[in-house]
Amino acid sequence: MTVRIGVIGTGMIGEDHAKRISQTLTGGKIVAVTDVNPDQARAVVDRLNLDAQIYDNGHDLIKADNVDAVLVTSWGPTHEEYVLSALAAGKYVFCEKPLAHTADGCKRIVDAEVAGGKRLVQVGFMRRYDSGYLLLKNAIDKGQIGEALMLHCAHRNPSVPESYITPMAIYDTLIHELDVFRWLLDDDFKTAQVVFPRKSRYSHSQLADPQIVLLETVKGVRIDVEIFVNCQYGYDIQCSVVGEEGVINLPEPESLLMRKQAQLSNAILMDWKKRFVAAFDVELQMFIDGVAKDSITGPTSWDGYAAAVASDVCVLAQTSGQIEPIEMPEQPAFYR
Ligand code: NAI
Ligand code: NAD
Ligand code: ISE
Repeated sequence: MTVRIGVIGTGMIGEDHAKRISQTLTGGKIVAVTDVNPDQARAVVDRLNLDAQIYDNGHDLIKADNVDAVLVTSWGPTHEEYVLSALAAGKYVFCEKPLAHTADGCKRIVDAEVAGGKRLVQVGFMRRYDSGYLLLKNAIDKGQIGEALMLHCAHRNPSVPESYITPMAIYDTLIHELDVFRWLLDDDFKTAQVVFPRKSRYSHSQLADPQIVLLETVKGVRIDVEIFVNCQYGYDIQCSVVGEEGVINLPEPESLLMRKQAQLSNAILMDWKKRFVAAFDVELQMFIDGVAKDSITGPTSWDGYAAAVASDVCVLAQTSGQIEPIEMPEQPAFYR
């Protein structure tokens, strides 16, 4: 069976995902696209040479009879309405992070999915498919460093546009860590605090950059994450897990070690597209295969909700300056 897919939002990642589905992966075909900017949708159809209908809006695309599954890759604040619309139509939906902008929005999605009685949503937390994070998870699960005690992490982007403001460091950027830590440690968060070092001169008036987020989990693991989105030098994701008997680090992306002109060097990647290219491929292939089998796996709406509960508290902690409690409601049996 070929899974017929409609894409809502053909910006940077929407185009990238449409390209991998039509040129790299198997079992899927892009049959419909829409973007709030119709020129953008047309340009992507032309650039990728897609045999796809362009819709005026996401809701009509979702309702189309020839669309089996939907990809929501529009900007964050629009995700909730499209995911709810896909659930109402009984269609599978892959939604880029964040699932919704706030925990309340994610909860409405969780409630609608549970009421429908069938798992239809996969959230784009692609780090769970990254080979480096999988090595960390395997070592932790096997107890190779004893129990995990502390994590030291960094999420660095070379630069962000002026539209990127202080809370986005949490709900747009840290959201990846908020998911991957729960998954790595099989744990939930208990408290959060945000502290601000001296501001970089490459930041702007609406953005405090860098930031340090301090998290505590229910099992007592302490985590520090540096978010630095104008670091200039590269796209750099670091994760070091300190256990009772050893330390494990997220592997660096593969790159040639070069000796030249009195330098010994490795290149550093500059964007998320290349850093996680293999993980994006795997997550979407799993989605397509799941839809074809009528049974999807991968990060759930509950995972999207759990990350958003922590994200809301981190945003609060940015302004309160306090250590804020994170209260996670009990996971419904539907997601276990
Ligand atoms: P973008 O701004 O390049 O693309 C967003 C597109 O959505 C634009 O073309 C815009 O015109 C369109 N759009 C906005 N509102 C719309 C609406 N109501 N209906 C239809 N189209 C609409 O943004 P980008 O970087 O592609 O990000 C999109 C989403 O992907 C975001 O949720 C972002 O968080 C996520 N993302 C995830 C990444 C990951 O590592 N998993 C990496 C980059 C983005
Ligand atoms: P983008 O701005 O390049 O693309 C967003 C697109 O959505 C734009 O083309 C915009 O016109 C369109 N759009 C906005 N509102 C819309 C609407 N209501 N209906 C239809 N289209 C609409 O952004 P992006 O970088 O591609 O990010 C898109 C999403 O992908 C975001 O949720 C972002 O968080 C996520 N993202 C995830 C990763 C990742 O690593 N997983 C990386 C980048 C982006
Ligand atoms: C972007 O939307 C992503 O998801 C990237 O992975 C992240 O590094 C970046 O900070 C976000 O803006």
